[in-house]
Amino acid sequence: MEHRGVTVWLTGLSGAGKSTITEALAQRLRDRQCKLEVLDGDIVRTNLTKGLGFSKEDRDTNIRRIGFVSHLLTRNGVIVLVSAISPYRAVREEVRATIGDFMEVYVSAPLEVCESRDVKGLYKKARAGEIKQFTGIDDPYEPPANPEVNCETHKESLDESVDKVIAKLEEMGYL
Ligand code: GGZ
Repeated sequence: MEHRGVTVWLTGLSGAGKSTITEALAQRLRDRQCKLEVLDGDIVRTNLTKGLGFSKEDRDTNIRRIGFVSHLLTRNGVIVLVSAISPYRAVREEVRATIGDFMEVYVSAPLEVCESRDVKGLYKKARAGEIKQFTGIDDPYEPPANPEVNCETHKESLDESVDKVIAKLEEMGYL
């Protein structure tokens, strides 16, 4: 289908459900024949931002690089789904301002819930001190002040979360 380019930026703690929502959202958009691309923090860190760590400086660099690529794609009419913790508000706002066609999705669940899911066992390692600067444990997360969408994954189903994002894309005129 015909649509405008936009970056849909999913931010939230590890284990909040960003990748899960991104995958389901991508499938829904593919079903609608949308032109889309996915930039998942975890995967981007193995190529585009390989070598970066988790200091504030490195995380901000990671986000700026993802933002740069998202901008290129967005202005060429692609729907870009970004899934990255992106814990710092200021750099998220910077990326929003650069891209313009931008929608922030706060994927939220209480830390206890994310920690209990512990899909990759990273929280356990962070609690044991084996991983340092782990977001939510010994590193900050600054929640968005005014996200376009808030997906509370401890309270709603995956379908509900995806529906909310699609509805917002329609409301904002991107779909
Ligand atoms: C947070 C970490 C860390 C630390 C490794 N803090 O949930 P995951 O496992 O699969 O995805 C997380 C990913 C974080 O990369 P991002 O690019 O999203 O981070 S940021 O936006 O802050 O640049 C997590 C894993 O890597 N991971 N160490 N210390 N998450």
